[in-house]
Amino acid sequence: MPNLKLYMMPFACSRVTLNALEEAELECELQAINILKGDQKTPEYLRIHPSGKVPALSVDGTIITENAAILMFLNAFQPDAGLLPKAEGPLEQARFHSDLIWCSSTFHPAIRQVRAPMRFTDGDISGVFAKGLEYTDDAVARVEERVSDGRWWYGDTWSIVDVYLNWCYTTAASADFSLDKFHSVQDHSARVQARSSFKRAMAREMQAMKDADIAFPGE
Ligand SMILES: N[C@@H](CCC(=O)N[C@@H](CS)C(=O)NCC(=O)O)C(=O)O
Repeated sequence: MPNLKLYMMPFACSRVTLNALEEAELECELQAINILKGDQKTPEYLRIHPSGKVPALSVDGTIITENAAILMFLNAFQPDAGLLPKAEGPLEQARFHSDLIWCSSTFHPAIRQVRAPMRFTDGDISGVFAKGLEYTDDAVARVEERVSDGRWWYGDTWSIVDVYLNWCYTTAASADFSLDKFHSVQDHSARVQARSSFKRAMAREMQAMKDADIAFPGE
C-alpha cells in the first residue's frame, strides 16, 4: 500500500477526495490547510500545490493536484471500490471522467461566483453574482433531472460523482442559492449523506478541524 497524505480543508471540495478514500478503505494521513488564514499561499504549501488550493494528494511523496485527477487515480488504483462504474472501454471511461471534470470545471466555478464574487472582479460584484446564480441553477437543474425517482447519477449505482454533486449543491445552498424547488436533489442529498463512507469522512473532517484549531467566522 502506498503512503497517502491528503492536504485538505474541512468543508472544502477536498471532502469529495476524503469520501473516496474512505469508500475505497485506503488509509490516509490528513494535513489540514487552513484556507481561512491563507495557509494555502505559504511558500511551503505552494511547493506542494503551485495554485495554492486543496485538495492535493501525496502518494509515496509524489503529489497529485486537481480533484478530478485524484479521483481518477483512486478509481484506477482501487477499481473494485466502485468509485466509478466499471467502464466497458476507453470511450465509456472518458464519459465517466467527463462527469468528474464537469463537476470540477463547470459546476464548482459557478458556485465560486455565488460564494465569492469579489474574487472575479475589482468592481461591482452584482453581475458576477447574478451570472453565478444562473449557471448554478442550470447545473442543479441538470442534476435534478438525472437523480429523480431515487436514482443516482448513474441510475442504480452510487458513485463518487454523487458525492461531488452533493458537495457542489450543498455548498451553493450554504451561500445564497435556494434548493427549495429541487425536490429530487434534496432527496439525493439525504441518500448521499446516509452512506457510511460519507459519515466517516465528515467525522474525520470535524476531527481535523479540532486538531488544527480551525474556526469559521461566527463560531
Ligand atoms: N480546480 C481545483 C479547484 C480547487 C479549489 O478551488 N479549492 C478551494 C477549496 S474548495 C481552495 O483551495 N480555495 C483556496 C483559494 O482559492 O485560495 C480542483 O478541482 O482541485
